[in-house]
Order: sequence, then C-alpha cells, then structure tokens
Amino acid sequence: MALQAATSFLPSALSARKEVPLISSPSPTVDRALLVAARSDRHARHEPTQRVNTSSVAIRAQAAAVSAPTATPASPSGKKTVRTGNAVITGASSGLGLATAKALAESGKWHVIMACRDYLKTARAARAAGMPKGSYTIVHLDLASLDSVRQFVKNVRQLDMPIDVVVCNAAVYQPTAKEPSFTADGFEMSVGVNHLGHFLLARELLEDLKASDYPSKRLIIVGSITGNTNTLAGNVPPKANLGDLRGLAAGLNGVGSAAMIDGAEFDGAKAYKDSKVCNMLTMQEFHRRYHEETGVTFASLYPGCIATTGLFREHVPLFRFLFPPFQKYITKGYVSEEEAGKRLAQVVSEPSLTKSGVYWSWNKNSASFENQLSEEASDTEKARKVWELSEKLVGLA
Ligand code: NDP
Ligand code: PMR
Repeated sequence: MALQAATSFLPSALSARKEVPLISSPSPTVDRALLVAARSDRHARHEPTQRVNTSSVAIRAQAAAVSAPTATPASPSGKKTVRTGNAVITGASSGLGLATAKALAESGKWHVIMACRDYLKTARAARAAGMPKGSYTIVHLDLASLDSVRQFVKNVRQLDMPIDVVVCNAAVYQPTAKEPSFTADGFEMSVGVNHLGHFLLARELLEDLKASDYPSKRLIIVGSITGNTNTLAGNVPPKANLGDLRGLAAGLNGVGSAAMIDGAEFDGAKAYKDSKVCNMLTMQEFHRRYHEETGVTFASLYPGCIATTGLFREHVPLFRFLFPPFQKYITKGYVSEEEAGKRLAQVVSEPSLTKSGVYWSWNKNSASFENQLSEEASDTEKARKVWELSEKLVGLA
C-alpha cells in the first residue's frame, strides 16, 4: 500500500495531468491527407493482386475492390504459403501497440495498419522502432470521436487491403483527474475512448473480418488484471464495479446524470478499470453472438504489467518513478514493452491461440494460458446489457 499512500499524499501541484481537449471530428479532407500507404516490395510479392506503386499516396475517395487469395500459388518448392496478413492496431504510436506492430511487421508475415490519433508521432515512432519501410500504413483514428471512428472505417476500406485482424489496444488512464473530461460525443473520456470508441470500431470492422479470406481472422480487445477483482491487483482501491449500469444507461455525460457507469461520483482510476471490464465483457459477448456464424476468433488478454508505458503519463511523477521498480522487484508482475508486444503478437498470429472467447495471460516462464476472469467480468447478463446500452450510445440501435 506504500505506493498508493505515497501517491495520495502528494500535492496536486505535482500532478503531471494534462487537459485532454474536446476533439471535434476531423474533416474527410484532413483524414485523406493523413492516409499514407507505404508498402514494401516484400509486401507486394506476397500480394501480387494488390500492388501499390508509390511510397506515399493519398487514398482516392471511391472504394476499391478487395480481392486477395487466401494462399498464394504454389512456390517452386510446391509449398503453398499464406499471404501477408493485414492487422489493424489502435494506439500503435506507443507502448504495447507499437511493440506489437513492430513484432508483427518484423515477422515479415504482417502488414500493420496503425490506427492512431497523432500521425507525426506515429510516423516517428515507427521509424525509431526500426519497423521495416513499407510494412505499415498509418491511418488517422481518434477514438474520442464517433465521427472519426466512422471516417476511419471508410478510409481503411479504401486501402485496397482485406482486414484480417483487428486489435483494440488504445487507452487513456486519468488517475489524477478531479473532474471528468468528455469525448466529442459527450461520453466520459476513459469509457468513451477505451470502450465505446472501440465498440463502434469493432462492430463496423466485423463486416470486413467476415469478408476476409484469411485462414485465421481475429478480433482482440486488450483487457487487464486491474479490472479483475479475483486478483490482488484488482483489489487495490478503487475497485472496478459496473453496478447496475445506471450511468451508462443515462449516457455517461455528467449532465443531469453521472459520468461513471455505476452512477457514482467521478473517479478517474475507477473509470479506467470499469472500461477494462467493458472490454473483457464485450469480447465475450462478440464470441457468443458471432463466433459460430463467422469463424472469427475473439480474444482478450492481460499482457503483464508494462510499467514504463505512456499509460501512466497523467500520474504524479513519484508514482511514475516508483512504479517500475515496485512491479519489477516486489510484485514481479513487470514485463518489458518488447516482451508484452511479443505476447500480443502471439494472440494475433499464433496457430496455437485460435480458441475463441479466451482471456489470455502468461506465466513466469512467458508461457500463455487461459486465465479466469472475475465474477463481474464474466457475467453473461451484464455483458448483454453493456452490449445493448453501448449500441444505443454509439448509434447502432
Ligand atoms: P500507452 O499510453 O503507451 O498507449 C496508449 C495508446 O492509445 C497510445 O498510442 C495513445 O495515442 C492511444 N490513444 C489514447 N487515446 C486515444 C484516442 N482518443 N484515439 C486514438 N488513440 C488513442 O499505453 P499502453 O501501451 O500501456 O496501453 C495499451 C493497452 O494496454 C491499453 O489497452 C491498456 O489498458 C493495456 N494494458 C496496459 C498495461 C500496462 O501495464 N501498461 C497493463 C494491462 C493492460 P497517443 O500516442 O496519441 O497518446
Ligand atoms: Mg498494481 C501481483 C500484484 C500486482 C500486479 C500484477 C499489479 C499490476 N499490481 C499489483 C499489486 C499492487 N498494485 C499493490 C499491492 C498495490 C498497492 C501498493 C498496487 C498499487 C497500484 C497502483 C496505485 N497498482 C497500480 C496502480 C496504478 O495506478 C495502476 C493502475 O491501476 O492502472 C489502472 C496499477 C497497476 N498494477 C498492475 C497493473 C498492470 C497496473 C496498471 C495497468 C492496467 O491495469 O492497465
């Protein structure tokens, strides 16, 4: 508890909190300008029907037909090879998303669509990480705006690439916020970005996953241990608790209703943990509704405690200083960004991880196993209600 106590006694002046601006939806013109298709010769070799011959092209407004074979014709050795897969990763500009994008791109088997809100930051991060030129495409996505999500879906459909895997990874964590901030659509920011933005994105891209001919299509939503109250980490206050969902039902807008899912007073750390519960419930509800019909694998995971990422950027400086050694030497839950990226990359592409409806974790030897979710995070009735309320809020029902 020392860590928590240390952080709570610090004056708020020490807080590293930034204001998160309300973001209006970007215009289609700006979005198109931010689309960059840069694909390598290697990529073109894998997908002979999808050649893009410029290193930086604005995507035309009309949708392009997508037709890629599941397996390329037999090589001279007579062996059939699976074509390059295309994986959308949200929040690929830093931390887990970037490390996963790098691991996939370097495998030579994947083209990564980096779905990010800051184009320049992402371009610099991809270059600094040494991602092979042409192994990725950056497409603008701001999950704090439903218009941006819809525009993103239109834009990726114009890329002339099938979508084979979608990874909902981006997140914000606002533990020091005294007041809630809101997305462009008026949802409390943590649940709005981490859950509702991803909910709309995943629902829309399910159509694209269905249309893909890739042998193993997957939709992955990143969860966390701190949303699971059946663990020590999940019992550090404030604990996740969606209650009777009255705040979500009322729109999470803080105007005449609460900004929290359970209708209680705003608490930024709890809002994040609640959003992770929604992520894990959503994955299971997708599995129940669509796995049999579509063959898509739905999965969630806890990649380990990646204590060095930008997720803690709004926490107080003392926390950011103590958190990595605390996780390394005391809880022993620490994992590097590189290792966590490899773990998520396994969930994207390992043939042994095709089981649907699973929440993956890794043991001390970095071996994956099917983990147990908390009672609330595996409550089927709550999952159905969260699904139905979320589809109303994002305009799908
Ligand atoms: P980072 O802060 O490094 O990455 C978060 C990413 O989300 C960034 O790329 C950020 O973009 C992006 N993002 C934030 N807001 C938006 C938005 N409105 N629209 C689009 N993208 C946005 O944190 P992590 O890598 O640690 O987090 C990645 C995932 O891992 C999260 O889902 C988190 O819950 C999960 N996780 C993390 C753990 C950890 O210990 N770090 C443990 C368990 C789970 P930008 O660069 O522009 O800010
Ligand atoms: Mg936690 C095995 C024990 C364990 C693990 C694996 C984590 C992971 N944490 C553990 C224990 C503890 N933490 C204990 C005993 C304490 C009290 C001192 C503690 C405190 C703590 C704080 C204040 N831990 C935190 C915070 C945060 O602000 C982080 C958080 O909740 O972010 C939402 C966090 C985390 N601890 C973790 C992990 C993975 C996190 C952060 C990330 C996340 O869930 O996304």
